[in-house]
Amino acid sequence: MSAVIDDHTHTADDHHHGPAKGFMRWVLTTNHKDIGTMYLWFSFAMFLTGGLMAMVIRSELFQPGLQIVDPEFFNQMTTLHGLIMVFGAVMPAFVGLANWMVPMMIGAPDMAMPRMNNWSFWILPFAFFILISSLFMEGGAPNFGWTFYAPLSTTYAPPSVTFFILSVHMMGISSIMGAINIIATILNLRAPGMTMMKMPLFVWTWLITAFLLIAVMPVLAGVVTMMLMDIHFGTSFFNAGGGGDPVLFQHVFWFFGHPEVYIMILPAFGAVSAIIPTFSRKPLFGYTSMVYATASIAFLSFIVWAHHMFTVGMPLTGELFFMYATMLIAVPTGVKVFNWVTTMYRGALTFETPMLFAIAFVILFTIGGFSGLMLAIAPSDFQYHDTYFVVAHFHYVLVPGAIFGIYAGIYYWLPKWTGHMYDELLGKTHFWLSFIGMNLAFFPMHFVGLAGMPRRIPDYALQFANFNMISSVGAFLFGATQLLFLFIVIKTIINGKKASAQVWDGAEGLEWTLPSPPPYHTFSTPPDIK
Ligand code: HEM
Ligand SMILES: [Cu+2]
Repeated sequence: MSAVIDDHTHTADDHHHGPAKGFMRWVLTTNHKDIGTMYLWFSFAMFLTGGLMAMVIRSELFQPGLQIVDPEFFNQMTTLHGLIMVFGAVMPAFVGLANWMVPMMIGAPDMAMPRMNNWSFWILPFAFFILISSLFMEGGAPNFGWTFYAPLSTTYAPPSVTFFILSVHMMGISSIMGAINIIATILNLRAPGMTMMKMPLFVWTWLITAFLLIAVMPVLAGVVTMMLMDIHFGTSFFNAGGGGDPVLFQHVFWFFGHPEVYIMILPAFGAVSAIIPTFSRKPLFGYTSMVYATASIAFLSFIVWAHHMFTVGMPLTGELFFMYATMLIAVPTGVKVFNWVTTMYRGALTFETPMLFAIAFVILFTIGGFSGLMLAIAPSDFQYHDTYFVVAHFHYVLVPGAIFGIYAGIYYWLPKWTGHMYDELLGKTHFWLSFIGMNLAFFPMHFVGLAGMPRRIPDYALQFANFNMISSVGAFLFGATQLLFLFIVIKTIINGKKASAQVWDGAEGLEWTLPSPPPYHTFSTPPDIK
């Protein structure tokens, strides 16, 4: 370590504020802005990787019959696509946004534990290297779906499952350390006068998300450890032949899995709650109710997990409990949607790219919420379960929910980060092509799902052909459009026009009091809070 620092003293003189130079800057950095940047680039690389796999899936499904890949490889694609999007694209993007914005929003000089922060990030590339390299192992990559139900993931799994378990453990360690860091930062490093109820909603939603992570990532670690024991050490947690129960797997997985879906959406709620007021030129309607609604959603997310398992044969009281508990989530979610719409009502609206993504978020996420309510009706779910209707539902909450929320946040804060404005026309083009592509890809899935097309199959009956072709065309459009985003970001960094400190007139928050780009170290003396 000291040898590395010595190396640097003769290449650049050290005033203790600028970043170090070269590659080692990124390897050794403890700066929240550098780490935020790395998380965001990593996430985008994973988004493209997972996206490429989605293109393989949609190419095979373009027509009925088997054309391009064999079914075994198809299953590996669906599994890796899901895992990479959830753990590699969405979660790290939010952690990247948190790294950049949370300290700047609460007037803190950095994250509370900067060295741990470095470690949280650098675990991830290795975890995903291990996961993706399983494609080249004997027996191929994991093929049991992102939900890795036992016994598919134990008794019948390819040998690479052991590497999958290792990589999930690494992702879990990274997430737990990141969450501890965020909680410690928010609770301890707020500038004097920044009371909890003055914190921007993005900070609130991340605080609550971090508690969800600490609560459920260990459960995920537990379930993969039980798999490891079943596979290598002769236990039978999930093996009926030895006295275990595969349904136990589903309970433990979904006890993690349902809060996980909220981990992927709550920070987006926070970003959108910052963006809509700015472009409506009005303060956010119902700040306090937003905080309580977020907390209620987080609480409810722990008591609904078995809505993923209505068909396993639960007692009727169980079905009813999980059905009604799930429906209750619509109440705090409705409060949020009401507040966003009311914030816009009679505002002086303008439609810059972040606002377009935010409005699409509100509308399309609500569609995903409605199909969720349909799925929550236990007797109907017997019809929809494991069909493309479920695929339509979760893509409506994840693509316009998580991904559009992330894009809204990136366009909103990119001028702050880089000091340069993105090209508005290109941004809007990116939005509209994504919007059209995404709806073309996922809306028809509702219809084929209701008509009975099962999910996770490489081939399908002829009557589903037309809708699947539309889905594939939409998916290709959506996929190609994301390359435009890469171009937009590079163009912004290289020759975007200079951004002012305020960037958006009327935007509130401490981040806008800093120059664009902010200096390497900010708020080393705490700001004054009104
Ligand atoms: C009003 C809110 C919501 C309700 C009522 C709801 C309800 C449901 C139900 C009942 C299922 C199981 C369907 C089945 O397998 O038969 C499901 C699946 C799913 N939901 Fe939601 N959901 C909601 C919001 C969300 C959000 C916000 C996300 C993520 C951002 C999400 C992501 C998912 C995913 C990924 C699955 C599929 C898991 C799988 O089997 O692979 N949902 N949802
Ligand atoms: Cu759920």
